Amino acid sequence: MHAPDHSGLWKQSTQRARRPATLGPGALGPGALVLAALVLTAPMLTLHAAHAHAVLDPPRAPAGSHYKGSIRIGHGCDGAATWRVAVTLPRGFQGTRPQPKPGWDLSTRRVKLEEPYTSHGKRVTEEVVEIVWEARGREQFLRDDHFDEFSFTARLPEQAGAVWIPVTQTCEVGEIQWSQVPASGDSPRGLKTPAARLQLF
Ligand SMILES: [Cu+2]
Repeated sequence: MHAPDHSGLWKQSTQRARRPATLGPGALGPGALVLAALVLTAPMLTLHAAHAHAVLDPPRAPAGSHYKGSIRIGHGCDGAATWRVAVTLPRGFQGTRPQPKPGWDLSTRRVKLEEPYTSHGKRVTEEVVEIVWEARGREQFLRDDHFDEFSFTARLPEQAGAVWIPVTQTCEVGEIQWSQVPASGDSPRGLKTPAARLQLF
């Protein structure tokens, strides 16, 4: 598995801050070094928040509503281009319809429901549980320095709270499983490869 090493950014900039080229040793106290490190790393954190992994847009929606959302892929795998995106729909998503993308093959995996339901007067006995987009050729690969969005519509679960949507991003080299969920609470903070979060309210 290949995750982009965001902690590397931290290390690099911290090291740079700790090497005051024009000042002799002892010219800056430890407090000044820490301050310099914070100043230098702050823009990195902002950048990371902006490119932010594989995330859902919009990230919040009313429980039980009809939702249109996109998984946004913000970067490749450690610099490698992306050619496949697989999205797993959690239990309770109904009538999921993926949006085709020019240049990408689209497929879905369905399962038989244990408890069929009725929608628009029709009995629904199976449900889409996975959507897969695959680039048809190298021309369509999603470069590491670009982003793209993979969209679907669905009726959302009735219960408020966070739902986590695992995404597998496959690249020319490597793969990222965006599948981590917090042990408790709704925040993905501190997780290296969090699943995409949809906050239902
Ligand atoms: Cu990221």
